[in-house]
Amino acid sequence: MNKYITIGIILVVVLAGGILYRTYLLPESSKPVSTGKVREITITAEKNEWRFAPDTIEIERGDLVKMTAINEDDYDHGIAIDAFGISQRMPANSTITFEFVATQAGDFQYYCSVPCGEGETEGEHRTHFDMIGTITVKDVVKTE
Ligand SMILES: [Cu+2]
Repeated sequence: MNKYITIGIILVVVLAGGILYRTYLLPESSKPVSTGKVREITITAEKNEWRFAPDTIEIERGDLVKMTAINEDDYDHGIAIDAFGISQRMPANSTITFEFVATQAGDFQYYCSVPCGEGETEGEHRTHFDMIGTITVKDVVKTE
């Protein structure tokens, strides 16, 4: 058989398999959803506090999150949310914005991704590793 025909047949089979998988076999929980809702969320790294405020966030799967991250410190921080592929530097005394769609449900951590030191705040010793929060993504949307 002509090798181009063979390659053509393989291509068609692979493509058809992909379409069948997406249409019939993809688990409900993995299907893309959109709530059409936009969540504007602001997270602040408070001055010399080594904490993110707030440290808990609750949204719904499919929400578009428009995040504003404020760094009040004179040194850099970062914000990372591994579950959604987010890793952003938060330069000293500045505000950054970014957005993402919450594609999966569950509890996910966000944390400071730039080593930023440690110190005393209100008699409490806090460090870079205390800059951690939880984003809870609820699964409320039913996929078609
Ligand atoms: Cu840090």
